[in-house]
Amino acid sequence: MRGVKRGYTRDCSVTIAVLIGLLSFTTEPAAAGPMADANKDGTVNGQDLLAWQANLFNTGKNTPGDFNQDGIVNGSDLLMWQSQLYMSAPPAPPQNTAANPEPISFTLSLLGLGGISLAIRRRDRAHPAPIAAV
Ligand SMILES: [Ca+2]
Ligand SMILES: [Ca+2]
Repeated sequence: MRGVKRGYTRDCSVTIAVLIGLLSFTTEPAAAGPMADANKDGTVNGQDLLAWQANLFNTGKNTPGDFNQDGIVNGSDLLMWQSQLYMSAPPAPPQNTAANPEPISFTLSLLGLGGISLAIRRRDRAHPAPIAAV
């Protein structure tokens, strides 16, 4: 009975570690450019200000120049453009997945978990738990 509880706890901890590894493997933050980049060229500059000016006081969803996406192009959008002037989008992640180090580190963490599991199993074989009297 006691050995079953210890094995159950060990299996749960390994499962949790694997789930954490999978979550860290799959939750890459998406690269997003500055919100004031109206023409989506990767940089906030004068061309984005021209988009704001051409659509000033226009309303509607996804109107160019509506940087804060509140449905109207107004002074708040100009302030956002001003605060993000000359900001650039972060570089795109590499398209070649073989050069991406995350899968390798995930595999190494799985190998490490397997090694820990083997070490625990060997320790349990060398020092078995006493059988409790029923
Ligand atoms: Ca731009
Ligand atoms: Ca707006």
